[in-house]
Parts: sequence; structure tokens; C-alpha cells
Amino acid sequence: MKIYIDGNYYDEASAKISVFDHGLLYGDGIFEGIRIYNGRVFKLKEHIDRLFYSAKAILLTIPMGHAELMKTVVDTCRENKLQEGYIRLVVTRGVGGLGLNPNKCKKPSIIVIADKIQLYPVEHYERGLDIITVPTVRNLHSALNPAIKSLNYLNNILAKIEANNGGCEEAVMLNSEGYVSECTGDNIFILKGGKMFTPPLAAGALYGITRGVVIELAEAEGIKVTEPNLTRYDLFNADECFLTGTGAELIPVVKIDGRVIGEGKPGPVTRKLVSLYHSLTKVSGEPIYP
Ligand code: PXG
Repeated sequence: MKIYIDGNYYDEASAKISVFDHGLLYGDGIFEGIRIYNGRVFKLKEHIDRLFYSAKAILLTIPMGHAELMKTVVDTCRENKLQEGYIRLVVTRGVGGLGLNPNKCKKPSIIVIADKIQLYPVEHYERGLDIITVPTVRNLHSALNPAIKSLNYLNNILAKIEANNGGCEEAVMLNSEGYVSECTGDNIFILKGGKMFTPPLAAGALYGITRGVVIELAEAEGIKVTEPNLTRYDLFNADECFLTGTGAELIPVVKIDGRVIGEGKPGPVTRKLVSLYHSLTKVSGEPIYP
């Protein structure tokens, strides 16, 4: 595997960054997770745009423009001869001192790892997930806005640990007001009476790119999608529920906090959207081998 760091490619064993990088010392940096399908980088522009929005929010100047960064990602995929895969694009604050001051970090580092994808077990998709609400609430947007895809993922990791301790793969995270925000690495959707609902981004969710794609696919099918505040009661009484994310794609949920959702198996609208999503990923994206 060839890993891109600041203009050069390194083998896995020699791809290293300094212990003084504030990305390591303070989680001071940002990232994106992007998929490669059928020799194309899916929704690359959207991911690069979101990275720049995250950078702006934390006052980090990415030492490269949009177009050059898109090219760097595509080049790294080509260098690794990938047809299917997962890209981790990371920008750290860079090397600084043993103090918080980001002004000591003179140059942010850009890292691109493009690897084969580890898919989730197929049973998760066929049977659907059993998930639980966890005690760790989502970060307040007035403290550390969940819209920033920062290297500071402890909020999500704590929730993931609590889900795992409860025997589940994913956690429903509530915000400080008790409304549903999202899961640890996925956005959440429900269907009720033919309509689709997902929490508003202000409830403390990442502006998920898969979320956006799924909303467009549903609307094109004539399904009305709205973004009201949702409570656990709304989740429990949904006809269908599913999660969306770059890694998981669309994954059905069949049980939440012990309550069976709908018929207890992946619902028809979820299955339809999964199929539409797969069709789209096969044909859309930035070609790696034009
Ligand atoms: N919410 C959170 C908190 C996320 O981290 C999503 C929603 C879904 O967003 P996209 O744009 O991917 O549809 C994410 C992103 C992994 C992994 O290895 C996944 C994410 C983040 C970090 C790691 O599965 N998901």
C-alpha cells in the first residue's frame, strides 16, 4: 500500500508522522471517509467541500486548493490500483510544541490512505441491526459542533463502547435536550405512514453525505422527507428504521432498546432504497482511470 503524506508516497511501514503533531497530541485536525466503487471515487466533491467547511470552522488552512486535493485523492487511489475501497483523508494541525497553542504549528499535514474495504458482515444487512440508546449524549453544538468532522471522536467512541457493552453494534445518541441526534458513525432515518423522517442537523448530527444522497433518492421516488426533532418514542413506533453512512451505506435497524421496529425485519422502503443506492454507486463518481 502507498500512503500519501505531504507530497510523497510511503510504504505502510514508513508512513509516519511526528509525535509532536497536534493531530495526535490534541485531536486537532479533521478528516473524511470516502468510498471507491467500480473504479470511481463516490461523491468526492461533496467530501472535499465538507473537509473545507470543517477546516474553516476550526481555523485550519488546508495547504492545497479544492481541485488539487481532489486530484491528490484520485492519484493516491490510482497509485494503489484500487477498483473498490475506502479512503481516509486526514488533515492535522501539524507539528507544534507541547502546548495547546495552534499558532506554533506552522504547517498542517495532509494524509491520504486508500485501502481495500472491510465490509460489515452480510447478516447485519439481511437481518437488520439491534441498537440501543446510550448514556453519553452528543456533543453540544455550542461546545464542539458535531458538524465538524474533527479528529476528536471521543464522544462517538464512548457511545460506541457503551453500545458494545450492551451487546450492540451501534448506539442511538441523544442530544442534551433528549432528542435523537444520530448514531456513532451513521445518520438515522425512520419511516412512518409512508413518510420519511430524519433528525435535523441542528439536533447534533454530522451533515452526512450518504444522508443527503438517500434524501434525494427517496424524494425522486415520491417519498416525502422531513427533518423534525425526533424522540425515542418516534423511533420505537416507526414502521421502518435504517442508518446511513459512507462505511455502512444503508443498514436496516429492526430493534431499538428492546422494542421491535415494524415487522422486525428490513422493511420494503429500506430495501428499495438500498437497491437504488447500490445502482447509483456503480455508475457515479470521479473516475480513477479515465
Ligand atoms: N455521523 C457521524 C458521527 C459520522 O462519523 C456519519 C454520520 C455518516 O456520514 P457520511 O458522510 O459518511 O454519510 C459519519 C461518518 C467508519 C467511520 O470507519 C465512519 C464514519 C466516520 C468515521 C469512521 O465506519 N462515518
